[in-house]
Amino acid sequence: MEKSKKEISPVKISRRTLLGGTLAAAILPVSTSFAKYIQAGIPVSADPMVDPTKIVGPGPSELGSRSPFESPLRKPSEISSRTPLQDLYSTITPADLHFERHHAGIPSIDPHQYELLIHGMVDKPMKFSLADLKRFPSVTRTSFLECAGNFRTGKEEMTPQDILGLTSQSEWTGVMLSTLFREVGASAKATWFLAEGSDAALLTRSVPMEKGWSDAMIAYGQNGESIRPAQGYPARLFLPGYEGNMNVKWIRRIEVSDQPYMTREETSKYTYPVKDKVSMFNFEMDARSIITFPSFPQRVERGWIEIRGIAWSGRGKIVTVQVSTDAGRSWNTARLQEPVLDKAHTYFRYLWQWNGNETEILSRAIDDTGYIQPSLKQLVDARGTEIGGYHMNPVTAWQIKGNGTVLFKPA
Ligand SMILES: Nc1nc2c(c(=O)[nH]1)N[C@H]1C(S)=C(S)[C@@H](COP(=O)(O)O)O[C@H]1N2
Ligand SMILES: [Mo]
Repeated sequence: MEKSKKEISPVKISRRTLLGGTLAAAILPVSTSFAKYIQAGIPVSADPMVDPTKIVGPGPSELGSRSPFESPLRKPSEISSRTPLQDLYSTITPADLHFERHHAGIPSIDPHQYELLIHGMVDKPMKFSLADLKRFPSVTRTSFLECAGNFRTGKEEMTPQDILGLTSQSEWTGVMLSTLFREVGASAKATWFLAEGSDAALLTRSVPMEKGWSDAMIAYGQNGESIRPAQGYPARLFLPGYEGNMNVKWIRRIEVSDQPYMTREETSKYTYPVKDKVSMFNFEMDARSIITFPSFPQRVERGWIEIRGIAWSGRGKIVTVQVSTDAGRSWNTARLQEPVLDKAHTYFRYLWQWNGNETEILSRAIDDTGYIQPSLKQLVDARGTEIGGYHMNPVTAWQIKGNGTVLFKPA
């Protein structure tokens, strides 16, 4: 066995290590892994120190679990938790890692008691049970969700999760709101509708009818299963590309109207100054991107590095992602993972040969409206404000140090 290892391995392993001269060191990782499986509650059928090809492992189980060697975790605060973007290889966020933002916690809702009322400027006001909603023709679409306040900066030791973890992507299933509008006979004169949640925050937002008639959904499915309680179980409003706050969870009421309702969430919150005016009703999330590999606290080695990340736009499709490996002096076109979907996280990759010199790597998203992700300076100049607030989508950079350390470049 030692012999064959020697033949295939390009890494020089000392004879002493192979012969077990450091027996303790050789055993330690194995016994640690054994403990990890037990801790994780995964049945272990035999001593894992034995060659795994010589024993039959545990059989199938009711509910799967991650390898105990993988531990992606959300970072919760009292009001939100953030997706570990750096731990994901593609664009679907596992439902248990979807970011959360709750204004008054997660309500417990009995799906058998659940009702959605649609009233106001409609021919016949109606209440829909969850079963009613599920009887309508259903649709499935993959789209991101992003909190309007998604951007943190301030220090070098920040991960993609710390900086931009308030965005996630799911495959959402539900009924088109237009289907329900036709069912209740929503007035052609209506211009706005109010969406109300059934949590203790009674979160309410006004949404243009235009969005309701186009791609708005009442979603009850997430990545193929029922939507998670944290995401709005049993049903939420899903407005592709619109700021997270408008995607009302645990939705219980829609009132059709011909004017906006001026709720707290659209007047005192989710508004921001632009020059000397206050900007309200900022629905769409602007195009942005972030490199998720390499990122803090990873380290890189000289040679080929596949720079990876995600780009998205609330206004349409990502057309181009540009990557700079020389601190923004020149830009290269990254490869986009197909299919590129509308209003969806899009994975990008760019192959780079690092020569070991200190530099900065950046990414910049361009969407099909021609919009180019701005620099922080452009953004701050256009707003006439400081960093912070809502809808801040600047190009972000990672510093690559000579020793391979990767650090965020705080704004
Ligand atoms: N009813 C209700 N809907 C809500 C919220 C809430 O607190 N209550 N939070 C909003 C905010 S600010 C965001 S960013 C998104 C977060 O959705 P998620 O928790 O599924 O990621 O839901 C929105 N919808
Ligand atoms: Mo949010």
